[in-house]
Parts: sequence; structure tokens; C-alpha cells
Amino acid sequence: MNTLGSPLPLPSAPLALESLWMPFTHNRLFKKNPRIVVAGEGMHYTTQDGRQILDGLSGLWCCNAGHRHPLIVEAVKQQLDQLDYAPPFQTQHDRAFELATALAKIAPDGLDHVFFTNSGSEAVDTALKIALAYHRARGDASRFRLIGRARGYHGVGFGGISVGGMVANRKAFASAMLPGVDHLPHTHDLSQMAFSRGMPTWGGHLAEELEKLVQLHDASTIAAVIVEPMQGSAGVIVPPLGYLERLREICTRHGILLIFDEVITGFGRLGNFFAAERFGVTPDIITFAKGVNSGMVPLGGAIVRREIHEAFMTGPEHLVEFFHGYTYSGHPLACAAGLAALKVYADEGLLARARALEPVLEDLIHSLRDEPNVIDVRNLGLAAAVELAPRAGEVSKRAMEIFHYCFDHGAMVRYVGDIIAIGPALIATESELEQIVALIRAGIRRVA
Ligand code: PXG
Ligand code: PLP
Repeated sequence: MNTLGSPLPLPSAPLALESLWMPFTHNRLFKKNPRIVVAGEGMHYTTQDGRQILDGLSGLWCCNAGHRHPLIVEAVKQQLDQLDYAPPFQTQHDRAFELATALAKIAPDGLDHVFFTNSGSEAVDTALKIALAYHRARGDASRFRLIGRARGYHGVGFGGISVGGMVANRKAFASAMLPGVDHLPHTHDLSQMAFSRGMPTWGGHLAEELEKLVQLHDASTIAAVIVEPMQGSAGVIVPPLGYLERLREICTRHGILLIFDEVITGFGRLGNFFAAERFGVTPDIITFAKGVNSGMVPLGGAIVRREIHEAFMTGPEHLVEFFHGYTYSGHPLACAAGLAALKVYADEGLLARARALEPVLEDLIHSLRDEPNVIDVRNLGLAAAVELAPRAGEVSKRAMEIFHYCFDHGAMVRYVGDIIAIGPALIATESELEQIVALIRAGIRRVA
């Protein structure tokens, strides 16, 4: 039975595992001891063997309203009964316009045009292309450089890995990186900021590294800077106080576009619809995905400043202004889910709930600081991480074993390197947060 009380269909034969090539997974080890879920509801998954697993990660940072929120499920079902698909090139359905309007309303002032994609990776590649084409449209085509940041994650497209800063995602494709990309240093220095609660007080000055890159390359060659306002995939690396403001100032001074990649930080993760609002720093482009429809149907996109959109709207009206788009840009089911999710976030006060839970999660996660091998604890909004000392010669194995311990004992967390990260849904209760942290504690103690 699932938690709705209806019987789950019983598997008729053992699941065949061989044909599926799993993404970002050690396939051979996984298939020896697979973790397979068959149902989801609210804060929980049901596994194939009938166990309940508390979801400490909102799916993969996406199911921010919990799994299968009934109003979002209903909206998708209704949409399916009305319209399955309409081509987005030279035709369009009503839901895409409605969702773009709704997103423009909640985005920071001045960002009011939305280009839809199906994922965060596509959102990032779209934003980078908009930045390059924007400068070109204004007669400034010498601005071709893109600046990312060490340890940044911007998805897996060629654009995203070029500006991204995770070596494992880049090294096999070094020959195919975009030209002219440079990187800011990351802001993670445990000698200065270990065990910071919320935003570290050290590190704001690191934004000046952008000024150095401008001196090196000259502003006239730089199109855009892309950063995650809070680095999620790298293991919840929280921006130092003042850092994002200084990036904004430097970009403005030099006519460089600032892109906030809000694929994880959007839709309540940090207590606002966008982290830009929380930090009081307005970028020129925001990329989003995941939480926009609580992970229900693939959807992403880029929200751009009015002036950027306007720069494209020149030339003869019968010509396409931007040669870019996806078959499923703004799919009706995805947009219907998005409209319902935005309503759920607002009507159920989930952003306020995230803000109220933030200090609870902060106290809980920092209670792990004296556990064995813990070298850092950090948090912001409903995101938190515990960093462990790596075992000699076995980087990431300690965290992997803690991840396995948690799953086997009833909680889903995430590990990257030797970092355990959590990002619970905005509907979590205090007691569920306690259970997740208690399992991480037990795992840390058990796994030497
Ligand atoms: N940008 C950011 C900031 C992201 O966090 C992407 C782009 C790519 O989105 P898609 O939808 O193409 O996956 C992401 C995705 C993790 C984890 O473990 C994070 C992501 C994806 C998978 C795992 O933290 N973020
Ligand atoms: N490859 C081929 C052969 C195609 O025809 C298309 C789209 O028409 C694509 C790739 C791109 O697919 P999508 O629009 O879903 O990104």
C-alpha cells in the first residue's frame, strides 16, 4: 500500500536493470544493491520493498512543495484532458503566456520576459546565448567572453560545463569547451569560515577577483558573468556577506551582464521566490528550473531584463529575432504544473514556512559540529551541508557510506565528494527535520 491507501501494482517479474544507463551514478555498484522507489507522497518515498523513506532532498532539489501535491497533480491531469502538446515555434498555447506573466510578476523589478526550456542545463545554455546575442545586437560583438566560477555547477550542456567549475564534469571534454571562458575563484575557505551560520562574514573581498579579470581581458571583451547566488551542487557553499553586491557593482561599472543561476535557489529554497530578492541584488538574467513546478514535469527557463529583450526586437517584423528554441519549450503540462505550483507556494504560505524553518534547520545541522570527522557545517534557507574529512586515499567514500546508511535507515540525503547535503521540501515539519538530522548523526557515528 502507498500512503494514499491504494494498492501499488506488484512487479510481475524482477526488474531488469541492465539496459538503463543511469546519469551521474556509479552504475556497476548501484546495480549490485539498487535503491528503487516506486511511489512518492508529501515528504516520503515508498521503496520497491515497501519501506517509507523521508525525502531530505526534495527529490533532487526540485519537489519544493513535496511529492505529488494534489493541486499540482490535478492541474496536470486537467491540462492533459484539454491539450497535450502544441508547437511553440510560430504557434503557442495559453498556459505558456500565463506562466510567463506569472513569473514576470514574481521576478525582481525590471526582469519581465521569459524564455522557456526543459531543464536547468538548457536554461543556462539559453542564457549564455542570449548574453552573446544581446551584445551583438547592440553592435558590441567583441564581448564574447563568459566568466564562471570555480566549483560552479551550471548543468551539463557544452555551455554549462564551460562556465562550470567542477573538474570531473569538464576534464573529458576539455577539447570542446567554449572559447574565451575564464573563472572566478570559489569562496569556500575552511580556514576562514568553517562552521559559519548562514552567510560567512569572511570572503566578500573575493568579488574583487572579477575586477582583476576585467583588467586582464578588458571589459570590452566580456559578455557576462554567471554564478549561482548560493552554490548548491558543490555542497551548499553560501555567499560571503557583501560578495554578490560587489559582483553586481563591478558588472554594472563595466557593462557586463550578470546572470544568477537560480535553478536550485529559486522557488522558496532560500525563503523567497528568488535568491536575488533575499540578497537584495538584481541580476540581468535569472535561470530557473526544478522548483518552478515542484519537479512535476521538466521545465526551465531564463527571465531577462526588459532592455535585453528589447535589444532583440529590431529589424523587419517578419524575421525571427532569436534563432533558438526547443521542441518542448513551455510544454503545456509543464506550464500547467508551474501555474499550480506558484499558486500553492503563495496560497499555502510555503515561502514564509521556509523562512520560519530556517533557524530550526540551522540549529539542528550545527548540532553535528562535534561529531567525528566533521570539518564544517553550513546552511542557508532550507539548504544545509556537513563536510567530512576524507579518508586517506578514499575520497568521497565516507560520505557515500553515510548516504547508504541514511537510505537504509529511512532518509534520502545527497553526497558530493565528502559532503552530505540536504534540501528538504518547504512542507517539512520540525520533527521531520529532526529525523533527517538524527539519521545523518547516526550515520556519521557508524561510518568511521
Ligand atoms: N544550474 C544549477 C545551479 C543547478 O543546480 C543545473 C543548472 C542543471 O539543471 P538540470 O535540470 O539540467 O539538471 C542545476 C542542477 C546536486 C544536483 O546533487 C544538483 C543539480 C542537478 C543534479 C544534482 O546537488 N542541479
Ligand atoms: N535532433 C534532431 C534530429 C531534431 O530534429 C531535433 C528537433 O527537432 C533535435 C535534435 C532537438 O530536439 P529538442 O527540440 O527537443 O531539443
